[in-house]
Amino acid sequence: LKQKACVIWMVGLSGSGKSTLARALENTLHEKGYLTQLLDGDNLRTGINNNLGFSEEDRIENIRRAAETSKLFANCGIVTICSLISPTEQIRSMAKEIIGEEDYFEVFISCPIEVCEQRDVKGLYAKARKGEIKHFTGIDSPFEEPQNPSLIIETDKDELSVSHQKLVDAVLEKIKY
Ligand code: GGZ
Repeated sequence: LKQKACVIWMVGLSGSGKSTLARALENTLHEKGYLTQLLDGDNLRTGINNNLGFSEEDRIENIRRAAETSKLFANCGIVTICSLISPTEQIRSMAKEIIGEEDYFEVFISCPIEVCEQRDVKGLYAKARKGEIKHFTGIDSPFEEPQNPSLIIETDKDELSVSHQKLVDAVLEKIKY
């Protein structure tokens, strides 16, 4: 077991495919014998982050706690996969600073908002359009595309299996020992 592992930080809009790819990545790493921990915006927000909403301030705090938690896991040798929208440069540079540049591996799950909205797996975009959800990322809350991610996965262009393979290959290269 490597003493220090890295953090795979997955960035993207709601509906871009982050969680699906994060779970698939975790399964593959498990099969290969790696210890992993998956931190998902959705599940963190029902637990340690259950007092946070979607204001800019709360998103910053959400990411800060996720990054600090990731660091603890990574320091135990656990490959930590974070799947959070992480909508701004400011938020991502904070995460990178907390985790440490060497251990932070940023993956942009790229997908045009029109496609995310069309998928609308949870019906959240429809609610946001009707004003039933305020401050929805990409609708009435900003999403700044990562300028210099370590990897870009385009889920509107590639099949899931192709996206998954690209992600696995890049992550194995990053964590190999
Ligand atoms: C964005 C929201 C919102 C608003 C609820 N804006 O696709 P999902 O449903 O399952 O995942 C989204 C999740 C985003 O939480 P994060 O912790 O990843 O966001 S951030 O990094 O910006 O802090 C979405 C759901 O929460 N959701 N309301 N207003 N996403």
